Amino acid sequence: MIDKQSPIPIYHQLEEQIKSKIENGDYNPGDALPSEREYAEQLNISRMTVRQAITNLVNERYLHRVKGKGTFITEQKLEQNLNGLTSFTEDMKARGMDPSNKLINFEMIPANQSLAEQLDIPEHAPIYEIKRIRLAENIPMALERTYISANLIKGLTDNIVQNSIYQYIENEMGLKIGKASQIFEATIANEEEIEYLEIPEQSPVLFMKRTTQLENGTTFEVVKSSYRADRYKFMLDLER
Ligand code: 16G
Repeated sequence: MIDKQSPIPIYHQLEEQIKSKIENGDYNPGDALPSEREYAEQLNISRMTVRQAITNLVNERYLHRVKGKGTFITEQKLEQNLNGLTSFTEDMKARGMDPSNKLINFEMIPANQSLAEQLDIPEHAPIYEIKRIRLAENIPMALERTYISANLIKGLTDNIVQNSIYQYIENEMGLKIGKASQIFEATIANEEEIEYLEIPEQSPVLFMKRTTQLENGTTFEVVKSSYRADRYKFMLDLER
């Protein structure tokens, strides 16, 4: 399978072979890659060449090394399109995945000064505080802390927040969601995120904060989400 007469460097040929095995499903995410020695013997090439190919694929994030264990095929990340104001439930359904929620906490609390300002309500006005793990196909994707103005979005229940909040707002309450502003930050997972997202210590997470308004301009939610950086990537179309 390696053409030694080809002007294409051998390490590059091997890289392409490994990539196509990942793409056509011969190698699956999480699988261990055969060892350098196995490749070298099987293809009759030097281990140095194999190492070069593997290192390049590690750098390109197709593979990752685990100390003392070997080299593994990296999970494909979900690509979230940011060109629209969608909910987690909609995002997952759009790609044929089954969304679910694990409710960690749901209560009504008085808004502190900062949340009151962000939600444009008086300090101590009631807000819902909702903490949910958001799962796709039963895999935790994000930890989400949502603050919703309770005088505006009335009647939230356990059952509703275990499903889709946006669907409740639009289909049950008949309100229209208008626009949002969102910030993104790279961070290292804190203890809570490590536990709920089932990720190793020191894992990177994508932290984002969304403030969302109804069509009439009233802010109804402030949401802080931490998405697993090993599972998620974001896509945006840019025009000039
Ligand atoms: C998304 C939104 C969040 C919204 C939620 C509603 C981000 C960063 N956040 O997770 O602001 O509250 O969807 O989801 O995208 P639901 O309708 O499925 O409950």
